[in-house]
Amino acid sequence: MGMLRYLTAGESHGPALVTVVEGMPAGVAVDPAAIDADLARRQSGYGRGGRMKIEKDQARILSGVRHGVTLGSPVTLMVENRDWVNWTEVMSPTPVAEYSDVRAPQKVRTRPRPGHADLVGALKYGHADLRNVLERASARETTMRVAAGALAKQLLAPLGIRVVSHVLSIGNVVAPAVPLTADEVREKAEASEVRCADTAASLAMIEAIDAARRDGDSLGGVVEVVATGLPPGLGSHVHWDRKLDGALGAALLGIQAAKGVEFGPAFENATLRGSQVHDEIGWSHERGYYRLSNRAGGLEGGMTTGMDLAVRVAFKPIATLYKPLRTVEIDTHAEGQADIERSDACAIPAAAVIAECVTAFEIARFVVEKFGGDSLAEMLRNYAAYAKQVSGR
Ligand code: EPS
Repeated sequence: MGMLRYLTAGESHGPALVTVVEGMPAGVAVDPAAIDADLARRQSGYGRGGRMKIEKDQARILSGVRHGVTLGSPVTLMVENRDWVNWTEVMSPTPVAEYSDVRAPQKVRTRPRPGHADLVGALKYGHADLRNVLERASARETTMRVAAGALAKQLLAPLGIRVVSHVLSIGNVVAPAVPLTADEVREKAEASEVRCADTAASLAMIEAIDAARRDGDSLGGVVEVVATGLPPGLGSHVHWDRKLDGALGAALLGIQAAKGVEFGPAFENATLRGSQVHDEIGWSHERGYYRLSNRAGGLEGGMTTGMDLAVRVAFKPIATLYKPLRTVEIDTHAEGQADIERSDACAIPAAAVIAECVTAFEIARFVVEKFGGDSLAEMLRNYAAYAKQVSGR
């Protein structure tokens, strides 16, 4: 198959979350601290709720790595839920005859939140307690997508490929469009509590989050991921399901609350003329072929052009509102207000890190597909031969 792939498993208040990453070449140096650093980045950010004070996510490596280097076998990563100790009866894998925890029965959920998986998930899977849906629909699961993506970054690093992210907007606060290098994005976003590279916009975003929280409301936003150091030709024009933009779109839209994806300024491009949109082509001895601009977001024909890849993801506001919307009780059909679960007012800063890691994994998948090799050394040889082929043109 020659593919890199991963699964995630785990409920939000279960004992642990896991991912199995299959198809990693042997010989990749794994730095567990770098994985934990991305997990910590995902947990930070202004607007999170009480849960993030409980958790301190750290990945334990259960397989596929020996003495700090991948073996080529499946890599299993596990993050334990600290909150589990408070949920052992409610989330017990074995039947519980009678709850000793007096709060436990209150954890049954029957009033679905508009905008959440609650209702359709319960109808589809035949659940009477919405908890059976929300435990898995929860964005807690993104912990493992970040862990898998952080591992994928360690495969991309030897090829010189880097992936960074930042927040473009939260609610109606939009950061001014200033062209930034990937290093500037990383540095400025990392210094901002909302992962926005613009200081004034960051402050306005924090105010907007405070105002929404005061009103029992929530906010969405738009994040951008930028990947640098890409060779031309990841992905393919020959078949729809081999296009990198298609794969990235599917992976990014698989993130909880993600509702829209664009490459470069795609929706603005749609309003302009072709002459204003398409990136003109240049060539030099040092760079080979390059584009004079990058409105395509680094992709043409479903393939990387060699320019930076830029993809934006729009997230809807979180569905849990402390001032709940109208709903209908699933067992009685009585009209009422949606259930309130402990929640975040805004998770857009975390969403940037998640989108970054999801993008890194997809790029790594296409790198493995293109350059193959059972070991990193073999992959790097294939990569060098391809780079020589391309630079000779
Ligand atoms: C979430 C609800 C909150 C968030 C959670 C996602 O959790 P809880 O119900 O335990 O308070 O904090 O996010 C995380 C735990 C996380 O790690 O990101 C939800 O319902 O989606």
